[in-house]
Amino acid sequence: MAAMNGSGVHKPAKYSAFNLLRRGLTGEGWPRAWRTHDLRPAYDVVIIGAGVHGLATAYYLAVNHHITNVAVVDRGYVGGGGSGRNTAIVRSNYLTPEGVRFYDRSVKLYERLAAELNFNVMFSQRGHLTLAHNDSSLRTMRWRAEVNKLEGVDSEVIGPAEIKKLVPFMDVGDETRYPILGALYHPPGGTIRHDAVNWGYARGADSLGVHILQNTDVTGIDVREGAVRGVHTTRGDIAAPIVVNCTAGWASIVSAMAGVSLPIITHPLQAAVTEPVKVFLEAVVVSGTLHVYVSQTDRGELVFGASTDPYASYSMRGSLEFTEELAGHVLELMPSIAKMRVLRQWAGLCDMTPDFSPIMGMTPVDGFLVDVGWGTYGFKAGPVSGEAMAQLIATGKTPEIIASFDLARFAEGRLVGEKGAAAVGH
Ligand code: PYC
Repeated sequence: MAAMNGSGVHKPAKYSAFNLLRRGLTGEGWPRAWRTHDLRPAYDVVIIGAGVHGLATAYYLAVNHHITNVAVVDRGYVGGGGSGRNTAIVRSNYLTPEGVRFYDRSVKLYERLAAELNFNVMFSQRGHLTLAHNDSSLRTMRWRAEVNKLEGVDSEVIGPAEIKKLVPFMDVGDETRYPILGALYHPPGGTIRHDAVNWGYARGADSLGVHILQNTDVTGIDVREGAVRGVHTTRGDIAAPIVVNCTAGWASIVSAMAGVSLPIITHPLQAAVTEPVKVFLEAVVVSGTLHVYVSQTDRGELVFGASTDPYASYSMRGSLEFTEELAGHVLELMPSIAKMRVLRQWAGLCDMTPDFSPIMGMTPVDGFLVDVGWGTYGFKAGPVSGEAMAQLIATGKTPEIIASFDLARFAEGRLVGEKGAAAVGH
């Protein structure tokens, strides 16, 4: 059993080779990674959304600022939204200095996450390649490489011969329909096990006293005299002076409950996975022109994604058009995998902002904060967002690293244009 004290803090079972052996030999089971709780009538902070952003915010509130009277509420289950539906790519090769600094901090936090959370998050920095098939994308790759280098992030433009060495199965010849002119190569980029990140943060936050309230749907946000007072949920009302919207897919709907309007349009994004084959693809490969990205898991499956569906919708159904187009584009790049079979496809919801950067920080409603607008790039930002939102809540001051992502930028014309660094064309 997990040890517990009166403050709600408890010591989770340590995951180690020794404990694995001991429990294997004695037959002793493992305790649940996080507990279930009845709702308290009031919390210091209520976070809506038990994905990586909400859980990381709760974890860093507890670990960095000792604020533990915190509830993370979710209408579904931990990591059941965008945090469990993404293609698990981590990188910091963005276009704007603000974006590069922000995502680089996330990579640094991801690098130490497994040790910090005692949870194997399988972060594999296998290198990330963004292909250029025409002069204008090559120019953008050069631009990104220069900004990255200035910010101390490892990225460079390489030519077809070097690409071939990194990805021997790729057709880099000039006879193809979209010849590859070069690529932005970003060695620290790679993939991570997204479920493990969600579960690790949930376990870490729970062990410090945070309540994770699954199956708890927020039906309204109580705002009086310009300040947030709490939330209404399907399990009862909760009073709280701070409510944080950490949802993805429903960010504008949840914010509207507090009377805050966001410049967000929600689109589905589909992905697919193949049967497993012997590992042959080391790097993550992205082609904006062909609207495709691919990586291979440790188990050998190829994970594919494309651009967002071209219509606004809250549907999470897969479509045949997606699979057909994806297959066509993938085979342009790697004709030799033509016989592989797709096993499964799914979709997540992406809250797209006008400048392809997130919306983070305070809102015109006192105590109502947002960490939203994550488009197709939210998972990789989980740790840095959690760290920065926790700092904002604890100190009341917006940390420099998220200052340019404020909501007011849209009214004041200070956009942070990251479209050129989105994984695929939109
Ligand atoms: O931003 O790297 C990315 C990404 C990959 C898949 C969707 N977005």
